[in-house]
Amino acid sequence: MTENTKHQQHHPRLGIEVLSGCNLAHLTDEQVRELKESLWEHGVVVVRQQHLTASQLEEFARQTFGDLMFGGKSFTLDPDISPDLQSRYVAILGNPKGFTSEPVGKIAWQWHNDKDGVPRTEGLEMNALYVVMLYGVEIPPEGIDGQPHTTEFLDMIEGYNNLDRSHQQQLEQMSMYHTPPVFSKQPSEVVLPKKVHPIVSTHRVTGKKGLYLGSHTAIPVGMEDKPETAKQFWQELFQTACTRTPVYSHVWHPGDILFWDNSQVMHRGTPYDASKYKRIALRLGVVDNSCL
Ligand SMILES: O=C(O)CCC(=O)C(=O)O
Repeated sequence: MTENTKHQQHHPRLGIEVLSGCNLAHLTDEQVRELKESLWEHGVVVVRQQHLTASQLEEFARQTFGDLMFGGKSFTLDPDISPDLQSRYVAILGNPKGFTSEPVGKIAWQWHNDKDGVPRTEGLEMNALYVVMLYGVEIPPEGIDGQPHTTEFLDMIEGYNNLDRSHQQQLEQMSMYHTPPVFSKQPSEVVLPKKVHPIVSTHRVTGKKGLYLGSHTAIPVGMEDKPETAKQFWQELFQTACTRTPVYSHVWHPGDILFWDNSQVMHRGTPYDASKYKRIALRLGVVDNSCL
């Protein structure tokens, strides 16, 4: 992250609170519509003060967005974790079994886009509306820096709008191959990933243009044999977006359910001291079926 990036705990577009006072397990059709419209409009929304089990979260996701969830191929209950926190498609982020000296969630600390991490063969078209929800059940009182514990978001629509017109036009001609960082290899061994997506991507619902940068392992089409050039291209573009576009830092409160639309934001987790504090966050990703 560059030094001159601004961080904001309040952002004009990202992170608005919706459905105040509602229980997500019992939404009316009108409330579901409001939630989705707000999410497409704002990119990141939060519903506060929820008390759901993992199964209720999964059921809510299925009812609201559809069946296309990822993970959960083989599921067995972990006897050391409350059954209320476990469900087939729900991942637990944090240290639910207690304090540990191991860093927790390190892979999420780099900026990324979750579409890169879902299977290639399960019906996910690159421009699909892939929504991730993260439910903060137990939240550390501070991050490693002594500031409130946060998850950070970069608005890629604003990121696109903040580029010079000539730069926008150049990028509109380009696409990149995407692969999740966790599977990446050393440059000499790079195996070309199969997902290709235009760098300037048009949102399925709003029609707004935004940058789609995936993760730092993305390779522009045409630079397949030049991994160093590809890396430099990504870093310079990301840096430009970052220096011109403020980062929204969502400050967590227990009971928050945060929703993000991977078609319009990048994000990253932030470290906390897992030897001192517990974090339990339930994560679920689902493709909205209304726009498939
Ligand atoms: O745990 C967090 O705050 C972020 C998680 C994340 O990056 C992800 O689930 O993709």
